[in-house]
Amino acid sequence: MGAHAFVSRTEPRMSANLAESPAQVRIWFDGPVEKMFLEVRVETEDKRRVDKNDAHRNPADDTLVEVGLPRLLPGRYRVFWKVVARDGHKREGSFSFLVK
Ligand SMILES: [Cu+2]
Repeated sequence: MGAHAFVSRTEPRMSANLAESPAQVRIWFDGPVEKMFLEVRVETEDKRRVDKNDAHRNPADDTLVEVGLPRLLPGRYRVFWKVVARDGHKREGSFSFLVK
């Protein structure tokens, strides 16, 4: 356990209703995640990928994973993420948000 990575918060927040398209998705974990092997993808409801395919760990914070977004049209989006924690354990999850 110990170095297991759990999500501590996200931006946008899980299930958020946003008035404007967010510039990026940011996911904070409760511990460091590996720089390699991380994956974040953002999809429309009909499974079209919309993120900039530039997912990376923040250079100044090894618990923060980010991916850029283009300007999103109104709709619901789902974020899928996969990371490897310091102890080698893989974790994955997803959450959605709405752009009004
Ligand atoms: Cu673990």
